[in-house]
Amino acid sequence: DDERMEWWRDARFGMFIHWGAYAIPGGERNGEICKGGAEWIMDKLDYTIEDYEKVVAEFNPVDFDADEWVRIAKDAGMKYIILTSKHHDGFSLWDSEVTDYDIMDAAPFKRDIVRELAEACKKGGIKFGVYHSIVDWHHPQAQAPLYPNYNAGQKDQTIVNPEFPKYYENYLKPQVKELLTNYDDIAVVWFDGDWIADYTTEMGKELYSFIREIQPNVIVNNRVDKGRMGMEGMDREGEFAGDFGTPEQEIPATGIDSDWESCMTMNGSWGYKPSDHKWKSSEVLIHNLVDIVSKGGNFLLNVGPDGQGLFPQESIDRLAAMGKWTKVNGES
Ligand code: FUL
Repeated sequence: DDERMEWWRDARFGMFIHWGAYAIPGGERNGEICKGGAEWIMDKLDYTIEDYEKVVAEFNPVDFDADEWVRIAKDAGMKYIILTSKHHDGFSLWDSEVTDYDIMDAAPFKRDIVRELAEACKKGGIKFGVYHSIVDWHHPQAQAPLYPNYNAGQKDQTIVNPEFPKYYENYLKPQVKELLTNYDDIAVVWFDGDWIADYTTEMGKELYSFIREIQPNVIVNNRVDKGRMGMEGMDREGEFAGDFGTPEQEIPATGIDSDWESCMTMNGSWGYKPSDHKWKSSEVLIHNLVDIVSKGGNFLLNVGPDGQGLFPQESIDRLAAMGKWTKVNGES
């Protein structure tokens, strides 16, 4: 197992990319700005499923250039990229065989984003992985029928869809299998949404074994299990919690004797949100990197590209400043 984890432990610094149709409204609808992460806009600003499908039908990010994204990540000193293959809104960024709600069939773009980025990473010599949401507001056997009152389980965590096991078996698992077999070298699967009452530890365990059987070397985060809140699962010796902990928007106070990765935004949103001007300075971001690495963790720093496929200039500037620093101080 040490061998499997080796590249990841050495990597230290990676790029998180939250991208999907939510990049078009960018956290704003009819003059109203949603609170928190703009990738939650469907839920936060009460889109109906049909309304949101119209946003998806406009997703045509013609400026998307995977090689350029990889160049920016590498110049910053990053060793891997994790892209949202599907967020809670349920829209898939690759050519999925089990749904038409994907980049090929539901949007005009018709380019397989997962494939382009996977290939660009391979060419650039860095690792590639996917963030994949267990929660799905669009799927009838997942949260769609309960939507929007259900609010993905945040408002009432006891409501379940009795059909969920079918979604799990016939949709979630096949999608993960597609990702692991259609693209070589998916190095990490980063789950999210395990908090919904429908999802069980048993499902998580099974999903984990399923993945490792398909791709023995894949690394899976702790949110494949339940109980990912804060630092949960990072120090549960002998207990199942995937391969690494995922503190979100925080850095542990001390080092912990297990694998972990702090994920963090540069402003306050994962998805593109131009109204959010609270950008962390490059100094703070470099300080965070040093703090995390000195405690034995990895830093997964987020970028939310816009609806055209471009990184916000503020993100580009910060990554360039971090690159200057890592070039002098960071290389091992
Ligand atoms: C959270 C999600 O709800 C956010 O939208 C984001 O993806 C973050 C990394 O995980 O739980």
